[in-house]
Amino acid sequence: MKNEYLIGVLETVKKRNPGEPEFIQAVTEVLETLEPVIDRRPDLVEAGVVDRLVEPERQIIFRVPWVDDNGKVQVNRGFRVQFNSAIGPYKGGIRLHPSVYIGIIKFLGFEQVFKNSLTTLPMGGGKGGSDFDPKGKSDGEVMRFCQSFMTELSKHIGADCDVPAGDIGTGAREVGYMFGQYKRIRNEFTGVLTGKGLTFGGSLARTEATGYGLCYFTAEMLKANGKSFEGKTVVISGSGNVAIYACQKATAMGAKVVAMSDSNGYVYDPNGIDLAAVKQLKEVERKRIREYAATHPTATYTEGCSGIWSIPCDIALPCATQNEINKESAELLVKNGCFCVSEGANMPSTPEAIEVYLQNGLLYGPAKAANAGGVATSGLEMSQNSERLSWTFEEVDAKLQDIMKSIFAACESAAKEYGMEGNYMAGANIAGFLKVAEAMKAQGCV
Ligand code: NDP
Ligand code: 2IT
Repeated sequence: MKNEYLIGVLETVKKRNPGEPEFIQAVTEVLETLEPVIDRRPDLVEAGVVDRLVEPERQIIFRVPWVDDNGKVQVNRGFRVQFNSAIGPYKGGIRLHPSVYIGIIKFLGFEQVFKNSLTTLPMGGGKGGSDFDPKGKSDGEVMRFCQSFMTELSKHIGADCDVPAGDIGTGAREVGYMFGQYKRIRNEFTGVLTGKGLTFGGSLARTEATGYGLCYFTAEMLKANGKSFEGKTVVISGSGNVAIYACQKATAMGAKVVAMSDSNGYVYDPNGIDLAAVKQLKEVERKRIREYAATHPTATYTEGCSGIWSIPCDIALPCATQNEINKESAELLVKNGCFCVSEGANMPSTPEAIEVYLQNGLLYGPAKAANAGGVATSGLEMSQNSERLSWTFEEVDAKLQDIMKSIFAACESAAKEYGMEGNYMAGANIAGFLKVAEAMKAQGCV
């Protein structure tokens, strides 16, 4: 990076946010790709747009006390980072995972600003979460945690202010408990959360949206390069919400998904993953992926996560967590003939892995663009809540497909315009940035 302004902004970010490597990683990637834009736009420098963009508008950290099944008091830490509201109310998921700390929520919130801008819908960026681990907890414990979490969070959110949703560890069950508590405290039935149950304002196709959207985006990227999912071998990491519906859609588009994983290990089934079995294990029984091998003699289970990238495939869809593909894994993918990596998870590739993709001419679908279908459909849920109507599955799915196509088109044309044709990461960052930057400039120094 040579631009003095951007170098200065990045130095400040590093100084101000010590001990937050994921946040610094996310900011560095974006600033590096914005260089050609900033070189052409002194007006944005003068308006201090990037200095303001890297500092969250508001960060809330709070105590979440709850009582476990043994009557013992437990204390977790809750977070909500309201990153940017230039183009709409703050919008983004809630992550419940023991690894959560402020740096994770900030990196996710920062990414969300650009992603939401790309969706074409009016949504700002935010993210929240807690270091609470829903794994192994009873429904009663999860409910008491969610109620306590929302008791504080309800003071800071609202349908026109900040609209949370799911992320790792937060699915339909958790959103339901949080919605119930918000309604009880505020005495209002509004679309304050998305990903709600279908009986109380949820949108059809929201459950499927991130995984389906990932495949729609990837199919567009493949098509633009004379390729398709048809007959391709696909490896998908994770076996949660995003992974399951990516597997379903990739299979429907003619691919064979041969591997899936969780945080303990991965299953390889050369005959193609039996998705009904995975759904039963993960969505209904909340069990480990290793159980799959017990009932599927053609499948093998291996402990550890990173080994999944040693399985030969044409297309890799990382759908678990950040930094799950490092340089070595990326090199293995390339060596085994993989020609496309498209990201369902947020920031699943390390900067060194991305370097490997770009140097080897892989088709690379960056998370901000490729996984934006989830939040885009959350935006559609907000629209339905506002007009107090529900659209059919087909209507929502058709809108999702259109949105993913326009996101790909935006990435493709921005990359081309700024002299980086085929670099969809640069295209996503630039296209996402420009809309937010114009809005920030127009609204003055706020
Ligand atoms: P889920 O909780 O439904 O599933 C997460 C999956 O990833 C599980 O299989 C989980 O395994 C695995 N996983 C989680 N943490 C780790 C870890 N540290 N190491 C290895 N594996 C891990 O979450 P989602 O499917 O919703 O989210 C997956 C990714 O997609 C996340 O990066 C999320 O931010 C992103 N995303 C989600 C969207 C959504 O709408 N839900 C939208 C856009 C992006 P285990 O069960 O063992 O924990
Ligand atoms: O990372 C993401 O985009 C999400 N977890 C979904 C956020 C949302 O508001 O639907």
